[in-house]
Amino acid sequence: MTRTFAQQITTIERFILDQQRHFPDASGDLTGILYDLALAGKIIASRTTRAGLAEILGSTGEENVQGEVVQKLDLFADQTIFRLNDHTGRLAIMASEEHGDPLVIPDRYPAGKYVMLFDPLDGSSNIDYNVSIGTIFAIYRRLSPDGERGTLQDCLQPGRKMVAAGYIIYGSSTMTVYSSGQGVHGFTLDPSVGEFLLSHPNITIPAQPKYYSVNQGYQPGWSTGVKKYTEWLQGISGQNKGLSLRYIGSLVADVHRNLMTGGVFYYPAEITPEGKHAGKLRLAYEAAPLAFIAEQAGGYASDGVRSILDIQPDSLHQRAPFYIGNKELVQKAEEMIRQYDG
Ligand code: FDP
Repeated sequence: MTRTFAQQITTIERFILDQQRHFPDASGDLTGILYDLALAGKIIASRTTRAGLAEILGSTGEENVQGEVVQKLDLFADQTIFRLNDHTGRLAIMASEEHGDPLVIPDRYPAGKYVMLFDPLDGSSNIDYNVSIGTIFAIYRRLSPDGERGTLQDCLQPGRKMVAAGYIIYGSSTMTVYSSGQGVHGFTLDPSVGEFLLSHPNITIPAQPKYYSVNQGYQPGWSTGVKKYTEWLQGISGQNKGLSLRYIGSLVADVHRNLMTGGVFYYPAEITPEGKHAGKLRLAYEAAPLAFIAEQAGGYASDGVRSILDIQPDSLHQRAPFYIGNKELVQKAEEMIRQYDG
C-alpha cells in the first residue's frame, strides 16, 4: 500500500525563517527573538511538567543545573526569558510583569532595536492545581536612539505599534501561538523530539461563537451595561440563542480556547464602595498582546469603549477592563456599555 503524507512537517524555526523571506530587508533580529522565545517555552514547559515535584525536590535540597535551589516557577520563567534575551544585541530594553521597573540590558552587552514586554507565567494562582498556564509576549520597535540603552518610554507604546505578539500555553500539550502581522500561527511541542511543529496554520476565530467566559462571581460589582450584556450573551433577552459558559480563570487558556471555538472572554471594571476600578488585567503585558493576536485572527478586543490597541499606556502596570473574542460580540459589549452606562 502506498502511503500519502497529507501535511508537511514544519518546525517553528523553519516557519519563522520562511516568513522572514517576505521581507528582503529584514535583519533577522525579530526572527531571532521569536526563536529564543520558543526556546524559553520549551525550557519553561520542561519545568511546569515537574511542578508538583518541586517541593519534594526542594525538601531534599535539590539544586538545578545552575546550582540554584529550586525556585518558584514564575520567577524561574521570568529569569529564563530574560537570560535568553539580555545578551543577543536584539533588544534595547525589556519589561516583565514580575518587576516594577523596566529590565535594562546590562552594559556589557549591545543594545538592539526591539523592545519586549512579557508576562512570564500568567495564571500563576493555578500552578499548584495542575491547571493550564501561559507566557505572553509583545514586541515593539524602540523609540529612543539606536545604540543607547532603552527607556521606559520605549515600553509605553500603544498596541497598534506592536510588530509581533504571542503566547505559549502549558496545557495538555505545550503550544506557541504567535503573529508578526501575517496571520496567527500555532505550533505544538512534540516532547519526544523537543521541537515545536506547525499544527495550526492561519488561525481564524470561527464565525459561530460557542462560549462566553467571565468570572460571574463578581457580578454584584458590575455596571448595568455589563449585567445586561451578560444576559444578552445568555440569550435571556430572547434575541439570540444563548452561549455556553466556560471560565478557567487562567487568561491564556481562556483566550486560547475561545480563539479556537469562537466566543468572548471579559474581565470588566467593577464598582466597589471605594469607586470604580479598571478590572484586574494588565494593559501592556496581557491585554495588548492578546488583542493583537485576536485582531490578526479576525476578532477584536476592547476595554468596553475603544480598541485595546489604541490605548496609550501611562504606566507599565496599568490595568484595563478587557473584552476579547469575536468582533460582533465585543462590539455588542461596547454598544451595551454605551447604552446603559453612558
Ligand atoms: P492569576 O491571578 O492566577 O495570575 O492575570 C492574572 C490572572 O490569573 C489571569 O490569568 C486570569 O484570567 C485572572 O487573573 C483570573 O482572575 P480571577 O481569579 O479574579 O477570576
